[in-house]
Amino acid sequence: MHRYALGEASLELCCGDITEADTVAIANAANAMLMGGGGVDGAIHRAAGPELAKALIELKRDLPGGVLETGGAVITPGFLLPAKWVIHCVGPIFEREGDSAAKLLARCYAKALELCRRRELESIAFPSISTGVYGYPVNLAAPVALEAVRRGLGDGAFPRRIRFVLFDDATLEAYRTAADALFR
Ligand code: AR6
Repeated sequence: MHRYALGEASLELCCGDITEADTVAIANAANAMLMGGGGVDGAIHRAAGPELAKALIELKRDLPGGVLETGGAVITPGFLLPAKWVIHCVGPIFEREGDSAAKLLARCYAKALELCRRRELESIAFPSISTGVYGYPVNLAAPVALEAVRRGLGDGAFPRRIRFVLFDDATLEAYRTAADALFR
């Protein structure tokens, strides 16, 4: 586990499976339809159980066209997960968004942190949003994600602990390099 101080909050980087994270909330790298999929989304749905998809179907009724915009985030319970809450974020598809990709990726993290603040959630774990199927190069995504977290924390009391749970060594290394440059 690699730790950095961000004001009063702590940022942790580690390798692992986010479905096992013991944080109060975990973030999901979802898609606009919020219907589950592959990658971390599939793993979260499998671990949370079928109630998660049902909760998302309910929640979609309140979204225009039943679709969550890119850069948006919504919250559901975690059901069978150790985490009490799941914050579903829709990251940008790198090739499609072009110059807007960084802004949209940063917005996912900002929106997720805003939900933590509003609900007074003490801790959240993030995966590396958009760097799998959505094709965002991880060496470009890591500094955007980390800077968005720093900005999104502001000086509020929640969340106090932010963890990135990264699935492989190369992804962890990219986040470590970016965090060392930004926070040390
Ligand atoms: N724990 C932590 N990270 C994981 C896990 C896990 N269990 N499984 C995969 N990763 P991706 P995206 C990593 O493709 O690029 C889905 O089908 C993975 O190695 O899951 O935002 C959705 O439904 C990579 O580093 O998300 C969308 O359609 C990172 O999580 C689409 O994929 C993100 O990879 C979203 O694509």
